Amino acid sequence: MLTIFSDDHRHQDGKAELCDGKIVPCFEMPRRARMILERVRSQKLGPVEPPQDFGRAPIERVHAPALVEFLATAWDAWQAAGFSHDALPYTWPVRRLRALEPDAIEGRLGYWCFDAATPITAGTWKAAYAAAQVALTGAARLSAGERAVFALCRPPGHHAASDLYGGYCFLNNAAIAAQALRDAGAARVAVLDVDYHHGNGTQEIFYRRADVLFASLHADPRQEFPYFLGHADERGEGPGEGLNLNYPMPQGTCFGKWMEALEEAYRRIDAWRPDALVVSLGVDTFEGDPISHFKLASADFHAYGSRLAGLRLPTLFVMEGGYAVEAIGVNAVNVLQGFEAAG
Ligand code: OKP
Ligand code: ZN
Repeated sequence: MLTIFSDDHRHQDGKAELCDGKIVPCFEMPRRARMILERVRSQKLGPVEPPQDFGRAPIERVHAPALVEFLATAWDAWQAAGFSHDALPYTWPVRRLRALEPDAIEGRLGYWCFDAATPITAGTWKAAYAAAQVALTGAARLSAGERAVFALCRPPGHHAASDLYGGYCFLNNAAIAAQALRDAGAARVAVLDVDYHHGNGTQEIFYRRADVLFASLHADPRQEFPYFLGHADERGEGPGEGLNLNYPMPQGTCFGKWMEALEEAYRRIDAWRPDALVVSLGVDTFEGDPISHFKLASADFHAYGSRLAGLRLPTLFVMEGGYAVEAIGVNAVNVLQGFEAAG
């Protein structure tokens, strides 16, 4: 399998995030991508190629240009305000307040971002932009006839909505890729999100659309981040009604139960007859993940990767979460090798 990778991911190297009331070192770190790349290489998964540059236009097919401009300029505004440490918001326009963008960068952060775990650093824009180009290059190769491609994106993307960032995500790499597949001629694209956390951004972007189906297996938002989206009764709206499929599961879920949900999502995707599949590949469902609470073992990733090949669709794997850094390469590449073993 072809892997697309950009070393520019290293420019997102935040110091700290707010985690359950404590300032802790960022879980989302450059070593994650290095470990995955190392495993891709040591397992000889296939060639590794750099991304092409498709510019901002395909990003703005799913994101508000104002969000993109904010991300591209926030660090400069932060510096101009006299700060040199990472930028995090601390207050938000939640209910009873007014969602008007203020002038001060300290307030603008809360306007555009929904959590306090996603630092903007000097290199955030460079890294996030590169990750989007990695996804776009993967989509282009798929459109050109490749059976499957691995977009080794970092930072991740599935929490980023049309005009909001957060959850370690700035640009929604999987959504940008799904839209690019549509624009290259695929009539129907399915996005399957297997990250431990609900892909709230991807859900929002495609919620009213008839041409993109979104299915997500994740920890119940009653118990887990992002807490405020991802319930089973969110089924899409208008032309998109019935094409948003959420499978929330309790903390402690084992592979057997998880696989039952995957089988259900598989049937729905298969019956919809899409032209292409985008997999938001988070491996934080792993039993050893430091911030997550599902119980998948490393071998389980190989097993479900094999199952995904059964859909017989051109498939783009887009890297999302996974924070057990020592195991992240094995787990991610196991999915890809499982997929390839099943042909
Ligand atoms: C991003 B992705 C844990 C706090 C975690 C944010 C989690 C973002 C996950 N105490 N906060 O979906 O893997
Ligand atoms: Zn996650």
